[in-house]
Amino acid sequence: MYPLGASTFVEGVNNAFVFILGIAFFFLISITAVIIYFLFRYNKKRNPKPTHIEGSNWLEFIWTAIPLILVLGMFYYGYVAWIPMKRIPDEGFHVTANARMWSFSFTYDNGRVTDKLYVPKDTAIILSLNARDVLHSLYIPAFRIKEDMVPGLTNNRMWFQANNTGTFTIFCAEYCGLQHALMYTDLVVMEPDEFWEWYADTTAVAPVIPEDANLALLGRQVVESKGCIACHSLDGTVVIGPSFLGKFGDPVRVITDGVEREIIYDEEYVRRSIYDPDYDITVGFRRGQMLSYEGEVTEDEVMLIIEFLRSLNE
Ligand code: HEC
Ligand SMILES: [Cu+2]
Repeated sequence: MYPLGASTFVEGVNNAFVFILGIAFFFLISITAVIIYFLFRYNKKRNPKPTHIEGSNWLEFIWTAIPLILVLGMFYYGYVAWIPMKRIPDEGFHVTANARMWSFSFTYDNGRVTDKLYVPKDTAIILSLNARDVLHSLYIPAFRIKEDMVPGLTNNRMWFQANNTGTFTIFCAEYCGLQHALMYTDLVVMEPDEFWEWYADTTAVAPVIPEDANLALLGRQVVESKGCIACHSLDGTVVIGPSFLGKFGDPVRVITDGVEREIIYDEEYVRRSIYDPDYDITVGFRRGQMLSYEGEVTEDEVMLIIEFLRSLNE
């Protein structure tokens, strides 16, 4: 599909892969052939008295030297493909990639935050990797790159350059708990002009909500894009946290400061649950599973989420 590969790293990794695969196939086929030949040549009928074979220094030398050369070849192809990944250029377009259980988000230097990674083509993209809770790993198979995201590790970076526009999948490649399999998103590579236009669109940083907008629908999009539904179902089933279905406006039993009490599942409760989830712990659930969304979910978005939760009751 892409003659050059989706990123500048593809060629090097493919070369190493094809080289190793070629050697593996060569030996698979030739060893199998020799086994079959020996089976006939040295069977009991043709060779009634077992042949005694003495050692040979010459052969010993050959089967040490050839594998050594092959292994050094594998090292060479692997090394030349790996070095450019580790040489992060001084200049490039910078984005911070954030991972939490179980979603990615991307923060741009102009303040924009997205759930998909948008980048321009033919530009060095430098990602700072930041994990909120546990080990994650950012993996873009089409680009042949993967880097662990380690909580507390500062200045953990990776880079790439896209050769083509298109949409590619980003996976979390480090098992990070129950809903790990749902932790994936898209990488969208755009033409530079198109990208810079998108980037400069500051209305997207603080979206203006039109008066006739369907607030509940917008709220649903927030809940989906922020990854809340990895833990909160919309159909009543309990995943990691309580379901969102049919709760709004009803009483809910929570533990606050170790004391169980009953409060109303209202706007204030939802807002506090998002910004300070450990303040009230819903009875039957564990504390510390949900991390605060302070700085990640705006007040406007909280308002939309509330409208969405309210609409689930109708
Ligand atoms: C990693 C899993 C996880 C994610 C992601 C998550 N939550 Fe939670 N949430 C929980 C758990 C567990 C509880 C119950 C324990 C507690 O109250 O902290 C909870 C409690 C809540 C409650 C109180 C619900 C009730 O029935 O009492 C609300 C409201 C809530 N979360 C909203 C959200 C929103 C909105 C998001 C996304 C912005 C979100 N959560 C993301 C795990 C998660
Ligand atoms: Cu993960």
